[in-house]
Amino acid sequence: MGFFERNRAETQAKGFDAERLPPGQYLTDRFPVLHVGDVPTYAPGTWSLEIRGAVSSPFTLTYAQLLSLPSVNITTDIHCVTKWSKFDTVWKGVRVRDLFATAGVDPRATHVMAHAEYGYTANLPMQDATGDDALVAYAYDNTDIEPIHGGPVRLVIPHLYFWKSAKWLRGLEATMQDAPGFWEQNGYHMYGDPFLEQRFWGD
Ligand SMILES: Nc1nc2c(c(=O)[nH]1)N[C@H]1C(S)=C(S)[C@@H](COP(=O)(O)O)O[C@H]1N2
Ligand SMILES: [Mo]
Repeated sequence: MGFFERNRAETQAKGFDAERLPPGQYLTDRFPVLHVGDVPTYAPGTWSLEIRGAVSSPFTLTYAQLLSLPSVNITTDIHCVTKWSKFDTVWKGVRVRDLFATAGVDPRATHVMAHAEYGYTANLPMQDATGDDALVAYAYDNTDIEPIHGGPVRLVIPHLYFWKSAKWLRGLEATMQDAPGFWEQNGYHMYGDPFLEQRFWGD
């Protein structure tokens, strides 16, 4: 048995349905840290998030304002394109859908570009960015998100490969067409469905 088959058997033995593992993924209990560049630090009160682009009323949120908005809790599996998956991760945050509704998003906007610190970007279809589980998250495992995992605030789009879930989120831009983000410009798939194994261009 190879590593992936063994991991699948172990996953089943732990009582999980191994079908939760997308093809080519293995389950880990750890929470690996993956990003390009440095971990930003923010002096208290200096983080903010811009909701902008194809919206009638763009606005900027402070951290305190974000925390005052209606929030949801989700428990979800996450899947990194480097092949690790983690089950039942617990996040709290504000739905992207609610933020765009407040901003008066243009109904013709088809996509979202997530903008993070240091110019990291990730593109998403509007439909995926505004689903029930698409969160601007500020808590992981019932506590503040650690800086290495994207704290104070990161995007969480659980049903797509985790590179779409931009850490250190600073802006959400509604757009009228799709455009590649950081990894997408470097060969990663424009959509990134783990269950279809859409890792790279042409997958
Ligand atoms: N700003 C930013 N967000 C990012 C990345 C990055 O390099 N910069 N890497 C992505 C990738 S490839 C993954 S797998 C996840 C990793 O999140 P984690 O370090 O919390 O596991 O963050 C995503 N978000
Ligand atoms: Mo990743």
